[in-house]
Amino acid sequence: MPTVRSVTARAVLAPLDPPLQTASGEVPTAPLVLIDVTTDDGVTGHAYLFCYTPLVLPALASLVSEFGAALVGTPAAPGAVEADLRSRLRLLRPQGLATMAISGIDMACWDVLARRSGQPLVRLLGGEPRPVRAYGSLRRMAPDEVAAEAAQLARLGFGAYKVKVGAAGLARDREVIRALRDAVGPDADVAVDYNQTLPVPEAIRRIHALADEDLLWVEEPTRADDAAGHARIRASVSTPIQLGESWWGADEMTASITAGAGDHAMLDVARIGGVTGWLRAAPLAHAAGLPLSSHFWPEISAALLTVSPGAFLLEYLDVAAGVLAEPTRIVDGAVVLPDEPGSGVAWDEDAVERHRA
Ligand code: SMN
Ligand code: MG
Repeated sequence: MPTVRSVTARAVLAPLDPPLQTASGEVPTAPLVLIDVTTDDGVTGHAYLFCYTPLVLPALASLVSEFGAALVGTPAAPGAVEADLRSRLRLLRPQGLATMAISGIDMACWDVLARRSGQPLVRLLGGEPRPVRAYGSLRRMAPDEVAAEAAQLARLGFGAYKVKVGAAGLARDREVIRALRDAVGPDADVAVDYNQTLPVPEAIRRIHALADEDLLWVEEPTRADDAAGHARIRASVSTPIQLGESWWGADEMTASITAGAGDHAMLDVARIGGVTGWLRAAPLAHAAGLPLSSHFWPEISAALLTVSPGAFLLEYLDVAAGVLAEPTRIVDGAVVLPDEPGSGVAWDEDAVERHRA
């Protein structure tokens, strides 16, 4: 097994066209940490982390650099790397940016393994490359902008879409849903995402009122850390509840499943613990009968959903496209991964330099 020669972290503010909006706030550019892990035999693996706000971008880049320095000379084996870093952080309990940093280094180490083996990540994981069904995840929230963005996404052939709601009252939620449906047609599935903004009684009221919209799911209606609250909502409404992008690892996922908080599960590869963390978490969703979807990271999520039992839908929202050499390719509403060595992550170095934070 090769050893880690270096780990570098570069902070960038990648362009988002259009910028992201959520009921919890606007994201005008994508604050990313670009990670490169190079081994003593000269192979470099790449990964990126999205950290939601530039406020924590320097801190996350610094964490990746510090953790990377601690790994120099040790085996570049993802399992060994994760065990090493988690043991060093045990007293801190690594939820938050520390888990993101571990996840990012893990993703880059899996990219190293795939590149060294001369195969795409999906084959290294034992899968056979196939198109992975995705949904178009809208970035904008105002009805007129939703209509325009959905019309663009509809050209990629998605059978499902998600729009963020909760910016105003129930009437606006319904107006946004109708604008999306008018743009994508009656046959497409539509999901909504409240991004944790509703108190439990208001979530029950709104989701009950929207029952006639036949939504695919309602995502994170209340605070992500309120599993009991989500269970109360779920017990009170007929629309499926989607959770998981906010789980900091399999233990939080298990607590949510045990509480009966959701009908679906979605994993964020940077929060769940990287490729290694996803491989441990995905079977938990399947065992609980929860269809499994992904959050962000379309290239790595496509490989992981291919080898995950109960895989349902990949979220197509490519926040890093502005600095990637090959942004994710969508054909007929599905992600088609390049049959080339690695995870599919590589930089457009000119763009990276233009967008250094
Ligand atoms: C989301 C979260 C953060 C930024 C944009 C969108 C949303 C999703 O929760 O599910 O994509
Ligand atoms: Mg969400």
